[in-house]
Parts: sequence; C-alpha cells; structure tokens
Amino acid sequence: MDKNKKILVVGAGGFIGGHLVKKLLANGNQIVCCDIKPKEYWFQDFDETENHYAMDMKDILNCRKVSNGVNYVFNMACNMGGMGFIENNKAECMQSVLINTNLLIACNEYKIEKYFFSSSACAYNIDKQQQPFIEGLKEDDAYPANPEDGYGWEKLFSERMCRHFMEDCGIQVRIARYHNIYGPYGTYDGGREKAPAALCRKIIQAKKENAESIDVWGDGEQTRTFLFIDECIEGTLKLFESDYSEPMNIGSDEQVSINQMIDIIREIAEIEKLNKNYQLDKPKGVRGRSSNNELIKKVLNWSYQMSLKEGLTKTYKWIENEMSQKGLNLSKYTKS
Ligand code: GDC
Repeated sequence: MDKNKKILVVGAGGFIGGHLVKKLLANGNQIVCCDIKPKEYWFQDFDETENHYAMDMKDILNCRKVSNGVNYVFNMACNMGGMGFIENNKAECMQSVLINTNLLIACNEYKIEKYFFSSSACAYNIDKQQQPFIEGLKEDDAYPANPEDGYGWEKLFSERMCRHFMEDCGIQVRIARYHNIYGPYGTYDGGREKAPAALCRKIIQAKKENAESIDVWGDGEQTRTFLFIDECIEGTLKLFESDYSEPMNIGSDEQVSINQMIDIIREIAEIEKLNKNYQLDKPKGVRGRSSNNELIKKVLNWSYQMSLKEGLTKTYKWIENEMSQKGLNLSKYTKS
C-alpha cells in the first residue's frame, strides 16, 4: 500500500474496520475513520486518525463530507451480526444499501481512485448450501441469484452497484466475499455475535459456573469455514492492491460442523466433558457453507495459514479476558 495515499475507512469502529485501520496506520497512511457508533462503542479507536463518531453514512451529506480529498475508500460498514441478528432484522440489514449507494455517488463526485466493498458469503445461492458438507462455494455460485434473505440480497445488490459504477463512471472497485471472520475486538454478546465468539463466551461461562451443558442453536451438524481476522486483513489488502475487480472469496477451507468447533473450544478451555443442549427453534441459516479458494490462490498467490484451533485460542483468550474485566452485556451497541 502506497503510504502517501489518504484513506477513508467507513465502519472503522466495527470489528473488521478496526483491524484494518490498525494495519493501515502501521503502514504509515493518513486515515479518516467514521462509524455510526458513538465513541464508547468503537472496538478500536486510535488517536492518530481523524475520527468521526456517530456518523450515519446512510446520509449522503456525511458521505460527501468525508470522501472529499481522500484517495481510497474502504466500505466496511453495514448493519450486521450473526444469524441471530440477520434472520430477525432483514429490513434493517437491507438499509445498508444506502451506505454503499451514497458512498459510491460521493466517491464518483470527488473522483476517488479506488473503492473497496466488504461483501459476504451470504451472497451465495442458498440452494447450493443445503447439505452439511458441501464443496467449497466458487465465486460463480452466487448466480442464479437466491442469496440469504435480507442481508444477503443487500450484499449481492451492492456488489452489482459497485460493478456498474466501475463500468459507467470508471471508479476502480475491489469486492471481497468474507466467510465468517472471527477474532479479538469483535462482538461476543448482546445479540449480534457470530458462532465462534458466541460459543467461546458460552464455554467460558460454563467453565466459570461449573455448568454441565451449553445451549447450541440447531443440531450442531451445520457446517462453516471460518477465517481469523489477521488473515482476513492480509487477504483484503492483497486484493485491494491487485487489478482484480470481480467479487473474490476471502476465507479458509477448514470446514467444520458447529459440534466440531465446540469440541475444539472445549479443549482450549481444558474442560473434559460438556453436554450440548440443542435448540432447534433458534436461527440456523444455511445447512452447509464452505469457501472455495482457488481464485484467490491463482490471482493473488495467497492462502490462509492459521488453523481454526490456533485462531480460536487467540479469540478465546481475548473474550475470557474481556469477560473477567467487563462481565457480560455491558457495552453492546444494539441500536442501528
Ligand atoms: O451466526 P453465525 O456464525 O452465522 O452462525 C453459524 C452457525 O452456528 C449457524 O448455523 C448457527 O445456528 C450456529 N450456532 C449455534 N449456536 C450461537 O450461540 C450458536 N450463536 C450463533 N451466532 N450461532 C450459533 C454469517 C452471517 C454474517 C456473515 C457471515 C459470512 O452467517 O451471520 O453476518 O456475513 O455469515 O460467512 P453464519 O455463518 O450462518
């Protein structure tokens, strides 16, 4: 990354946005950060950056205000969460289309050089994710379109909006489809947490209380691939610097069932036995999801390295430490 470039990170107070800002700062870039969340809810907050707290990027005036004079824009902002959130807040999730739309309009007005959009594995056709262990989803598998209702439709639509701003207006775009990114400085309670953080939290709590079981959504046989945050940032920057403008998977291919992931976390917690209380009426999402990583290997010569166990160990330790300092449900930003 050219350190002379001034970069806007939208969603800088969030999980992936915060890690991205940290990396870009280390590179020496000048950074403008903004997020709809007030200051106290930012996961990472740096003194060296120009920070705009509680700034709603659904408003085009705010998009114009912060896009003026920057070279690059990373759109890491959307109203999102794990299955518990996106399944029950589809209208909220779809409104993130305004962030992408207004940002692209502002970026075109100010002739910014390059635009990054953080898309999701939820953009993939759900018909291809009905079995627990599936072949990895290739980028082409998003079409014919039948994505996750609400959140996934917004992602797929916004991907296409990026494509057409590139074709019609000449903005360079880069689009990543993230496959369940996890790690420290993310949500672990409050309703928006994804499975890795939620299950770490439940096991930490069970250990503390000597509980014999934890609640698990579904029958635990549903599968996913998960990618550790540091590797997500590495892949993101590689993609950004490349000349590849179509959507690209950024994920691992270590596909595990939720039951298998729970067993990995149980070992990290050094608990011998833990029963699973399956809650079949809770949000489950697709039955099986896995990332095919051939394209990123071919185009960027990049692959993830970290095992799920290693990444979960780092995540577990961070959540354990947070819970011992702050407890549960203390600082969760739930208002959209
Ligand atoms: O929430 P998530 O990580 O989202 O859930 C994965 C699976 O884990 C689901 O089948 C869910 O039912 C199961 N699960 C079991 N127990 C629990 O306590 C729990 N909490 C949670 N959250 N899940 C539990 C995600 C989206 C993201 C993002 C990624 C991209 O879908 O929610 O917004 O875009 O996909 O890959 P997941 O993987 O279905």
